[in-house]
Amino acid sequence: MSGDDNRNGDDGTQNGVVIKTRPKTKRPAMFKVLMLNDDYTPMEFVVHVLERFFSKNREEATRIMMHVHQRGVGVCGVYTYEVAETKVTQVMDLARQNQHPLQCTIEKE
Ligand code: TYC
Repeated sequence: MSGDDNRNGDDGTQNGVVIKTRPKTKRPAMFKVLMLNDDYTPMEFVVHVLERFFSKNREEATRIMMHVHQRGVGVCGVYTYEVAETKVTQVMDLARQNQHPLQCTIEKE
């Protein structure tokens, strides 16, 4: 309902003044997916995860992986809650299947 206008006052009376009503849409809350460093997960596995689940190319995936390796934590991407939650589950499932301790969390933007 964007761009609606009417000629009514708040009380419904008509006064001939055109009032632009605000669209009632809200941007969704966004959530960062954070990757945590550990001493055991192979660098190549982390790069693979970033390519597969976060649609990064090899260069960007390598940059993020090295950032996490050196700084302890890094942002993989920013998504709506359900998408972020799904990505965390996918990462943790693949890490567990491969017996890597890789950890991933969500943080509200
Ligand atoms: N620190 C790991 C190593 O030296 C690599 C690594 C990078 C692990 C990023 C997790 O999120 C991570 N093999």
